[in-house]
Amino acid sequence: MEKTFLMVKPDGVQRNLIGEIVSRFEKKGFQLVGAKLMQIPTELAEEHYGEHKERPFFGELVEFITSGPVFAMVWQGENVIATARHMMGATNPKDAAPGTIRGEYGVIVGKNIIHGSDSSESAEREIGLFFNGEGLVEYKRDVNNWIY
Ligand code: DAT
Ligand code: MG
Repeated sequence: MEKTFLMVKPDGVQRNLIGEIVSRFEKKGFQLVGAKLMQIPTELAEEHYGEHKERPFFGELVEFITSGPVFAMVWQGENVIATARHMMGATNPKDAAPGTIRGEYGVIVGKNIIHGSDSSESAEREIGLFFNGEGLVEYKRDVNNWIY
């Protein structure tokens, strides 16, 4: 089953949105298979956002993502990577549709509440970076019979 890496960013943690965000993915029907509250070390932040190294906002981005604890998660389900991106909304909250996480809770692009992998390659890479094969739980969920 497809897996994705989702993370409540420091602004979402500080604004007490962990529960709201977890609840949305739970209610959708996706299955939580890993989660931890953690402080991201600078080296991990730079690696995670490596694709943006040359962008002018890279320094700010690393500073922001390391500015407080994040809630890192792995979610599982059919098409979870693309569907989670839809549920998050556009990168810039000003363009994010109402009803999406960024559309409901964010205002500026630099504080957009949540991260989500954008492809199967980035999901695999990011799950590896943050969970390193540890802390993921495989378990049977009877409610799956009512979702699939
Ligand atoms: P996403 O998080 O939707 O995958 P991204 O990978 O293009 O977006 O960028 C990573 C993060 O960098 C994004 O969540 C917020 C920040 N960011 C993107 N564009 C920015 C910009 N023009 N100015 C400041 N921060 C930006
Ligand atoms: Mg991205």
